[in-house]
Amino acid sequence: MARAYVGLGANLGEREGALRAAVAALDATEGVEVVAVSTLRETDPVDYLDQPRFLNGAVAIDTTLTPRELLDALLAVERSLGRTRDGPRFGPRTIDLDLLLYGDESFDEPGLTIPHPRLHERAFALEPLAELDPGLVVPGHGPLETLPRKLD
Ligand code: PH2
Ligand code: MG
Ligand code: MG
Repeated sequence: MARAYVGLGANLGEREGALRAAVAALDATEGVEVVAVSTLRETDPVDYLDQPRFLNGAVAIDTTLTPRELLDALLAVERSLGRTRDGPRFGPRTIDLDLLLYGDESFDEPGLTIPHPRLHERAFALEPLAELDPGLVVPGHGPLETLPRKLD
């Protein structure tokens, strides 16, 4: 059993409804139990600036799935909620589930990088993680408390 953390994001459509539906779908997934859900917060877009504000949060899960199986499960939940991938990279989306951390492990395989490659610089993901567990360590980048985890 591994404790993993998943980032939640949406900036199109009914954002909160999509994030709540994603959490429910995750919890209903075989081998995944949602153990905590952070508060959701409005955030300014990063990387691709000309798009609506996001609603972001994070969930802690206990899982018997491997990282690859968990990634596939996240993509399946995104698809079940109507996520399409036709827009620009980092652009607007109705639902985004990102595998942020999987225990204290690191992986770098095609399509699967853990910790998430931009986690350590993204306050919109670090802040909800800190709310779930302020003692977390991001492998390769150190304790959460040393990273930019405060939104303005
Ligand atoms: N996701 C992105 C790109 N930019 N900005 C915010 N504030 N929140 C996000 O979830 C986000 C973003 C690509 O996944
Ligand atoms: Mg993302
Ligand atoms: Mg994503």
